[in-house]
Amino acid sequence: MKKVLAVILGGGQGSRLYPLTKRRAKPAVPLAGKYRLIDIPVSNCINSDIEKIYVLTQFNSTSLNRHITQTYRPSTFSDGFVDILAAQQTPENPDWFQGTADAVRQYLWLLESWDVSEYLILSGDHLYRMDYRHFIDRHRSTNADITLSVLPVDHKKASAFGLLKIDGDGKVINFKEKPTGSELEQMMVDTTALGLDPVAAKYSPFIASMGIYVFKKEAMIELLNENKHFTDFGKEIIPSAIGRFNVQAHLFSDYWEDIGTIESFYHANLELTREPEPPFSLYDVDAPIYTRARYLPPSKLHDCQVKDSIIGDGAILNRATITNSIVGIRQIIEAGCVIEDTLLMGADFYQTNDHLASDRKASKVPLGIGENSVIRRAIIDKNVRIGKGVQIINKDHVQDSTREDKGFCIRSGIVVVMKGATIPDNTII
Ligand code: ADQ
Ligand code: ADP
Repeated sequence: MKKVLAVILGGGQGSRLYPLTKRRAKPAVPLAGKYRLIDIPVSNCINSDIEKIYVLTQFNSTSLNRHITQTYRPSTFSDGFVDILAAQQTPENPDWFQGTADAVRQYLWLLESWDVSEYLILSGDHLYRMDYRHFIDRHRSTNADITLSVLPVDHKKASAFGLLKIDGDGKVINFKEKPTGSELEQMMVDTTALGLDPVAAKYSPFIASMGIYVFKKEAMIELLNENKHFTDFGKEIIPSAIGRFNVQAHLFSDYWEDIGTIESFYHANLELTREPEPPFSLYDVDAPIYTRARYLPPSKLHDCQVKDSIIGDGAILNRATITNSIVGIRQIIEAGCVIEDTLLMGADFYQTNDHLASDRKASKVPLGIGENSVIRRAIIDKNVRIGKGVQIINKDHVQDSTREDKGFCIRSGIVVVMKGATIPDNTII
């Protein structure tokens, strides 16, 4: 694996995860109460012995920098690193990254300088656990130029993906990025060829690209240099390689979820609380998910009822009823609150007694969730101040709304309270 260099696509403008990406790069978005999105692909790399990792990001937020530098320190005995490469203006390139392939092209001069055989291209917004060694082994044993990680999908989801057809040896013979209508129907295949049983194959008759690729170094250089106006892997580079290059498909048959939208991000987080078996486990000792060690105190729960939930470190909860929710690090919940189907991201700091006293004096809402508040089906970003008797329940069943002046947005019916927002006492959303 020393001959593999991983490149994590850390996100364009992050508009699909807005407002979580208002003031941070997408890879820095908090996940599951204590992690960040970037921890998933980086942990998968480390657990697969891949230690040279670049993260391409559209903007270089302080939180992403701090998280990476404080979490992934190279060991004295390896030449591993996790480095952030942010889009930057140069005389040749006055623009931001125009797409996934353009992002890689703009740093090709640096990627090329490494003595590696393969580039492993990963997305920054997927939740899954993969041993990339199997993927690379398959790529090498088929002498592929490009290998795509694929999985079977059903009709409903199919048009959100790059879809492909393969021959009997797993070679990709056709690829269409997010086809619709008759083009979609034409991409339907018999997925028993992938080893699915006939019932599963009937339910999932499409082979989808997961947006995760291994490229032979020379193939990447050739493909990016020959058509400089191709800016996207899925839309242009991969389709243009079919027939000319040996493009192979590698089946992945475990849990995998694209968590790049508010709705999918919300559901994937809450699924982690499912009992007895969540689809993705944070408790796999053989392939742990790494994150910053914060040395927080344990959580303190006073007279609470907690069902199917995850409570992050350093939380202080008083007489709360919490169901099917994630409570993030340092979260404070005052007496009598009801939290259901909600992702609370927690806080970056505790307020000191002096701060609390001055907030009280200024009639300012303190950090955390005030007494007798009710929150259902919401995402509450970090450092939020929710007053007493607040109800965040999407009372009017709104699907989409942007109320940044009031500190929240609604996406797919999920209320997202923005980082650092204050929701005054007795507000009803
Ligand atoms: P999408 O996920 O829709 O489809 P895209 O929006 O290009 O493709 O994002 C791919 C990854 O690259 C994401 O992690 C995204 O955040 C990141 N990214 C996007 N633009 C970027 C930029 N300018 N700079 C840095 N990173 C950027 C892709 C494939 C499909 C495949 C799906 C699977 O194109 O074929 O089926 O992934 O989810
Ligand atoms: P995120 O990416 O989740 O939005 P950051 O990583 O930028 O957040 O911020 C986290 C860090 O910021 C914490 O380590 C914390 O020390 C510090 N921090 C942020 N706000 C404050 C504050 N008001 N008081 C003290 N520390 C703070």
